[in-house]
Amino acid sequence: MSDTIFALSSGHPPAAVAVVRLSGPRTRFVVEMMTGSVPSARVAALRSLRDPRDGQVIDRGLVLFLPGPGSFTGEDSAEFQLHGGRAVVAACVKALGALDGVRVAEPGEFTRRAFENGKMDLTAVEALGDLIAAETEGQRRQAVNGANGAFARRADGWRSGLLAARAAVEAELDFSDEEDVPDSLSAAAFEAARAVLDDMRGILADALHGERMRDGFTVALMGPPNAGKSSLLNALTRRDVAIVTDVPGTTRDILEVHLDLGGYPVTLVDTAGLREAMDVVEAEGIRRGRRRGAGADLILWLSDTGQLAPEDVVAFGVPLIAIRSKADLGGNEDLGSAVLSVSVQDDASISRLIDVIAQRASDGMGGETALISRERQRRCVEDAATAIQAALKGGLPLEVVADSLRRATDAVGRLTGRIDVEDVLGSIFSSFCIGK
Ligand SMILES: Nc1nc2c(ncn2[C@@H]2O[C@H](COP(=O)(O)OP(=O)(O)OP(=O)(O)O)[C@@H](O)[C@H]2O)c(=O)[nH]1
Ligand SMILES: [Mg+2]
Repeated sequence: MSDTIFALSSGHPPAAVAVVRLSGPRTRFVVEMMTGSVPSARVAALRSLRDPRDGQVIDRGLVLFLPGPGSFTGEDSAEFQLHGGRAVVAACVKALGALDGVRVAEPGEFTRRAFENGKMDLTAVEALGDLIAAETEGQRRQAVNGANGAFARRADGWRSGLLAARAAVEAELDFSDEEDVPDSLSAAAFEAARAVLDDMRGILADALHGERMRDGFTVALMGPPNAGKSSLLNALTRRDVAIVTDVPGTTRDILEVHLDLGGYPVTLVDTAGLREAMDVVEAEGIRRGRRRGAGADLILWLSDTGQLAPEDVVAFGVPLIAIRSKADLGGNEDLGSAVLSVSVQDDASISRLIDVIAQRASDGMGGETALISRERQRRCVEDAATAIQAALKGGLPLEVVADSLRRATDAVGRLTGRIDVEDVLGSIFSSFCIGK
């Protein structure tokens, strides 16, 4: 029997209301000890909460009893909704902790129990974490989709397709000497595996969109010293974030600012101006700046002459936008549409630049809500797709095909956190009625 766990599930006190949640086999007992009796399932009851040790009233609040397996964790659970004062919460926590078999929950333990009790798979667990961390509308939309099990359902479909394919191949293997199992079984297996592979490829195509939505679309400000990179960072964020001086080589450390551009999370990165460094500190700053630029989703290349980025920066392979900075200082010659003119003294030019960045961010993250939002998930799906591809190569012994399909199922199992060897046996027995 597991412990009964509890935790303050709402934010830090003081607050108007605090929610203390508990889950585990002793939940009924705890609710009875604290409030006198267990209210009807899923009906809020106004009760006095008492410290079982001395009978003193701690507070008066709402009590909810949520019986398993229909609860979030799958176990008997309860919630106390109290006044969110520090002392109220402290007294409640102290009283709960004094009860036998009851302890404070570890981080993520409620969700972990939900996972272990089969209430949610790993992709939903990850999405739930993302939903709580979501800062922009796009991130929220993506996370709520995953938390509601959209990815899990898709992965379940893959799993049954692959299990059916394996069952067919393995049945043909087992009974290849006998006449009652036709060759067409493995043909059907290939068809099922092919359908899964096509679906996986579609989802992998959107994976980068999903990962960017979660991690943010990174825009690096790069260019020669004094080009106005830090000034532009301040103008884009409308805050005095970076130090600006007319001394070339002002910025040395990397500066990052997170923005919400039209629901898309954008990270702006200010970097040290690129030149022959004057000292080791600047050299390290430049090295870091170049590394961030190489890993960015977009580079804004600034120079007050409208010069294009040098070869070694182009070689990063990151999309570039050339910007002629300090456009207010004259230099009105036409640099062509490839170069954007911007001045921090001209709000309209800043707004135009924001629109351009937002458009790029939306191109990189928009469209349908992506299911894959993490590298871990992408790796699992890629592994599965590679294994299916190997199985479908043709002309292979059935043993090899079966082994590739097994690797594909394992990869899907790692994706969802469900790996079970009994599964394939179950599928074989249920769909073939072999009767031997
Ligand atoms: N007139 C005018 N001056 C600007 C503009 N943008 C920046 N400056 C000035 O240019 C100088 C350098 O600006 P910074 O923003 O520090 O340039 P930086 O590219 O960050 O320079 P480093 O950090 O040294 O690489 C400062 O004196 C700014 O005030 C602009 O749009 N118009
Ligand atoms: Mg700077």
